[in-house]
Amino acid sequence: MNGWTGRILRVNLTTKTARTESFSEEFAHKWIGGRGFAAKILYDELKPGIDPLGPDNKFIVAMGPIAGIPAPNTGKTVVAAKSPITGGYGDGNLGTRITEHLRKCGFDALIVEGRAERPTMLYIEDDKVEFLPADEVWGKGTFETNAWIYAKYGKGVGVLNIGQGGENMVRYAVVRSLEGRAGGRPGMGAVMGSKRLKAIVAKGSKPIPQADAAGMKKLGQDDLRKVHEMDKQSGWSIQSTNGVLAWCNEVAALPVRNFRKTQHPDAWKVDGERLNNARIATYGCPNCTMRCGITIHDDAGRESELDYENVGLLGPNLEIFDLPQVGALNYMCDDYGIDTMSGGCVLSFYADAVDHGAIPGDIKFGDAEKFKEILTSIALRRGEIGNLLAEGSLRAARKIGKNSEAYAMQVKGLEVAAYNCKFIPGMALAFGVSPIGAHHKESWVITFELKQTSRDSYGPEKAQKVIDLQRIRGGLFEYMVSCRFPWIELGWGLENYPKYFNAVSGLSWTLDDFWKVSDRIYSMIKLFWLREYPQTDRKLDYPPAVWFDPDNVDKEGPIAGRHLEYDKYDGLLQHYYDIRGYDRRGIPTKATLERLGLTEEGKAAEKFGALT
Ligand code: PTT
Ligand code: SF4
Repeated sequence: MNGWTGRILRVNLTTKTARTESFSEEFAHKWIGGRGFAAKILYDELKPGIDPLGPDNKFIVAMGPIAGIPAPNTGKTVVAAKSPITGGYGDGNLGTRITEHLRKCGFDALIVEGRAERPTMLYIEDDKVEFLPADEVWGKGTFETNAWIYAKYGKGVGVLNIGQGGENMVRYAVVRSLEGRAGGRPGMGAVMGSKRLKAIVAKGSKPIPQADAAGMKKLGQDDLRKVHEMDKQSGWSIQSTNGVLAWCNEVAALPVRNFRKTQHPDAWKVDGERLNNARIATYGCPNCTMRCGITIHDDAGRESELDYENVGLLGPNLEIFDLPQVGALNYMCDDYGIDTMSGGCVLSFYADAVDHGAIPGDIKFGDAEKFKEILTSIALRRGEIGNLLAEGSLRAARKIGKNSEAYAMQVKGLEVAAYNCKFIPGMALAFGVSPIGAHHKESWVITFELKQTSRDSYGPEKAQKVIDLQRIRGGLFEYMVSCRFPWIELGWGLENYPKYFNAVSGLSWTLDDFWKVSDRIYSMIKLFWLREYPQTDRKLDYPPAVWFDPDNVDKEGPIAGRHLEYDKYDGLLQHYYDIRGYDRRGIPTKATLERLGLTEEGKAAEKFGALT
């Protein structure tokens, strides 16, 4: 089958067995790869209600048809499982050499089942699969673990690994790879840890089946050069993702002091210009000429890679305006293998809860040393506070009580990204309807909303734009699998992706064919949620309550006195459901499922909630 290896590797850590399975062309065309494969496999194979941190959960690594083949930014891989922080479908996307290696071993996906008796490293070399002891690095951070792996196998191998955060099942632990790459915000690292799986290493040497390998090679190399040229001319990589920080501050969208405020006069101290000035090295994912990873020295002299989300949530959100200090918190998150975004929100939640007297403590916003101490307690699950906060802000708030849910900045349990939507309804909707909990990756509608429409519109055009972006960002780029930055930051045309796809698969697809796949995957994930949350209603798709709170408004600045309004947000959500073909609870209707080829999947969900 051209475009796919047609094979999935299934390993069981309990029985230490591995077997190769094949999938049909129909499966490949219906789900494409990455998120599509992961969502379908998890839906079919996981019994609803299982413990995400138990042996019944499955950890999926999934690539797509162009993943790993030299062409613009194809070094990405999806990691997925039932999420320990949301209880729903969870995944993430990271740059890693494992993309190319696993495909060259002859696999499009890996399914990890069961739980190892002892800390284990899975080693895959073409058709050979080994279950090796990892006791030596259990309890160690990701930097040391990575170095240990490189010392054994050389630097060229593909690696996914976890730190102490994953081992201790911090519910927002991530999977790490390469320098500064991390993925799987909804606790994918914790799922690896629950399986005592410290690392996966892959080394492959087979060709990836392609319909027109010579044509694809030329196309890919030419386009890599073109994207490099566009990047040089645009200057985007000078500040990379952190270029957006100054803009967020200007338009009152920056998270400051646990999202209480939207601007800060000291924000410039951690902006993209300052980050670029402090740059000591630049890193990138495989098959990428844009190389957006900027590293700086942290306050202990260690090299720390910073992106906007990391700076926004570990910086202004904690009222820290010193880059080396932000760098230190970021380095610790990377080494422990903890999500910087949830990590930042959990720390700010705690400081806010203390500030409001909901829980005793001596933490104060701006106190970087104290935040470091707490972060360590979380990663090691040390003491009452470490254990409490390792559960994430929503669970912690429910335990604390005293109205402290008001300080938990999350949707469906997953903490929000660094866009303060006190008065940005479309972006708030994007967080609300993201299929994995609050994440900007699905639909970054904020620039459209602020630059091309009115900020206080709750009209259908915003719901439509959220869906258009979901189809591209949460769809196309997550199942193809490829980094979206050439498109979003440089305007690299979307029409290039069917070209790559057709060259490797021999098919003749257009972009319109892909949008149907995107919609299918979103509906599939909705059914996953329905089975896990049979009482599901539209409230699950609401952003944090504090954005609706008239007592929480800015006193001055561009959005002084403004906040989201419940009735209007609900109307916007209904526009979204109407366009998608979902019912009033946000569940795809039978007609929608039929249109998307999901009738059978719908039957499997029906006993958990009637479909209309
Ligand atoms: C992604 C999320 C992001 S999104 C950031 S910064 W960003 C945070 N990075 C973390 C980190 O670093 N260390 C850490 N311990 N935790 C971290 N958590 C946060 O994780 C990342 C880039 C970025 S930088 C973005 S936007 C784009 N994301 C893409 C995506 O999601 N899909 C896709 N097809 N292409 C993308 N390209 C860009 O990749 P999650 P990476 Mg990450 C230090 O995975 O779970 O989705 O969370 O992938 O290889 O690190 O590249 O301003
Ligand atoms: Fe990785 Fe950045 Fe390149 Fe995307 S642009 S592939 S995130 S280095």
